[in-house]
Amino acid sequence: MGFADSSLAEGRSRRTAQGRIDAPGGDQNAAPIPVKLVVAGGFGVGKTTLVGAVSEIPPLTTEEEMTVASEGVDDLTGVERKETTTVALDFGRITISDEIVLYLFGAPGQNRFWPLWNDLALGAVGAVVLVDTRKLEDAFASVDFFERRGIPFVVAVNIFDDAYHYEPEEVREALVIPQEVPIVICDARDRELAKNTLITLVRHAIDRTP
Ligand SMILES: Nc1nc2c(ncn2[C@@H]2O[C@H](COP(=O)(O)OP(=O)(O)O)[C@@H](O)[C@H]2O)c(=O)[nH]1
Ligand SMILES: [Mg+2]
Repeated sequence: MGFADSSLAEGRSRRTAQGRIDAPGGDQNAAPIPVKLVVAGGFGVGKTTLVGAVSEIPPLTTEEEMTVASEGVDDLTGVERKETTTVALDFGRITISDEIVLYLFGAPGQNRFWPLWNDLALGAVGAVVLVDTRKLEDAFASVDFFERRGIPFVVAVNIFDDAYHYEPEEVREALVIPQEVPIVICDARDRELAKNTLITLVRHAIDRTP
């Protein structure tokens, strides 16, 4: 896509003009800037699916077959068809322009993995909080986490076939999301929609940079 012409590229030059990022100075050989993003949200919301859909390298994922050991531990309500679970994290990469390459870290959704989140969030430029409208309340912990740390985030409503389709503004109200935080409709299985979600996040993160 013609990302180099987009407002993200403009946003980046704005930052460059202010001297916050080393100017590429038109150097065609300059390495792209690595940008770390976290994909968060509750269990079974589509994090692994999203990272797999957009990654240009085979996503590194640490999915394991769910075993009886997770019975009664992982809440499968609404995701009964889920057969695997992320035991550590998902990792993927996507180049969105000559200048920016995104490194995606999918956080494990289960509460018992919370201690990992602090490490995952280190150095992150922004986060996608994936939301399943059948289990809206699962998003609160992620929203709180990034708000507390001042990490810019966007909320992506992942549409599941049997879920009622809420308008983004209804989701904003239900989750008490500030007006400046973008809310996008996504399908984690769809590469373009997932990619647009990431681009919205990068733009938002640039806008949020003082
Ligand atoms: N209908 C629908 N199913 C999805 C979507 N995203 C993920 N799924 C399915 O939901 C299940 C859980 O997704 P997964 O990516 O493993 O969730 P995670 O726990 O957040 O990593 C899988 O069976 C996916 O195929 C979506 O956008 N729409
Ligand atoms: Mg997963």
